[in-house]
Amino acid sequence: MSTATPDLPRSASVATRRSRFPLVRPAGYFSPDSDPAELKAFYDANGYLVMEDAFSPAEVAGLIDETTQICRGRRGEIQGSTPLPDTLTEDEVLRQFLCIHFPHKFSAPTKATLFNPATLKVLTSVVGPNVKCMQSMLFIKASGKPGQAWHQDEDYIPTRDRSLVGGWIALDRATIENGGLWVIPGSHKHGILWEQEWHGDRRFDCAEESRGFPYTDADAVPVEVEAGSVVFFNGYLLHRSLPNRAPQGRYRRSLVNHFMSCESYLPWNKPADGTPMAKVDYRDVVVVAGKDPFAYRGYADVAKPLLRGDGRSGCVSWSVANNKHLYSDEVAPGEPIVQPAPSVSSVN
Ligand SMILES: O=C(O)CCC(=O)C(=O)O
Repeated sequence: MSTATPDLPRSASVATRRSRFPLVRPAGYFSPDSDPAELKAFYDANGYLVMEDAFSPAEVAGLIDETTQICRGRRGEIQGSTPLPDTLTEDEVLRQFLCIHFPHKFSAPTKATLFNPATLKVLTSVVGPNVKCMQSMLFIKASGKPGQAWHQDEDYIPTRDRSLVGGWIALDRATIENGGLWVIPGSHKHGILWEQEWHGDRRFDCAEESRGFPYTDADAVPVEVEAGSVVFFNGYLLHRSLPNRAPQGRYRRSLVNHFMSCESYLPWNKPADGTPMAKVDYRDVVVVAGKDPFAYRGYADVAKPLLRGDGRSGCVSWSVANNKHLYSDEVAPGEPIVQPAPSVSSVN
């Protein structure tokens, strides 16, 4: 199957474009004043879209500064943080971390991004009038740091109506070289969550890789964007990022917020004793648009912010504490690595 070429007309509203990159605007790149019907048509057909110029250069600069302050420990103690001397350079600090989980829980500037007008325009167009956010992740990705293997976000955040949308805010210009996003257009349409396996591949962080889907390298497209753009993608869309191969001292920072319809339960946490799975609804959410029909249930404070470290330490302290998840070059003596099955799809 080949769906690499997005199949709808490009946005007509180019007059207000501020972004200088990419030079020629590809299909699927829109402006804050674009027609909502056009946004929705492209998103429904392809599973993603780009909203350019959603954040001003000043807003982006503020978010970059906030990232550094968090990593320096100046926004309070967060799980995974260690006291760092002020004498460390910004680069020495930022290189220690891959990702800050749930920054919107304690950082006002990152929480404010949930209410960005261009973001709300896209969300209310592609999700519906009532939208909530359940998570945020701030990727730092210094040069030399790994990407994330093929995956679908609904594998991690299960909605009941397939309404999950990632809103990936580029804080640096995101390119093929520095580890920007790749997507397989139209791959969300299957409505299948493909099996995931450990990849053992140093190019990627500790999250597992989706396997067995009917696409090849030729079906993937890079989504290169200017800082301040937001890439929106469906929770069933296959996407990945490669390592940051830019020269030392360069970053590919991005803040990803995840949204879904308020009308759906979110069975994201284990049910308390006796609660049937069908009744589970995670309530640590922020309503960003419209009304929450389940507001009467109240809201909770469940997610704990976390600073995920670089490399192995990230693996151990984050999700894959078990020693079977070794990279292919670090098999322990006497302990065979669980080899991943051959992939039908890899993009280099
Ligand atoms: O920013 C990246 O490198 C990966 C982000 C991603 O895949 C996601 O947020 O689902």
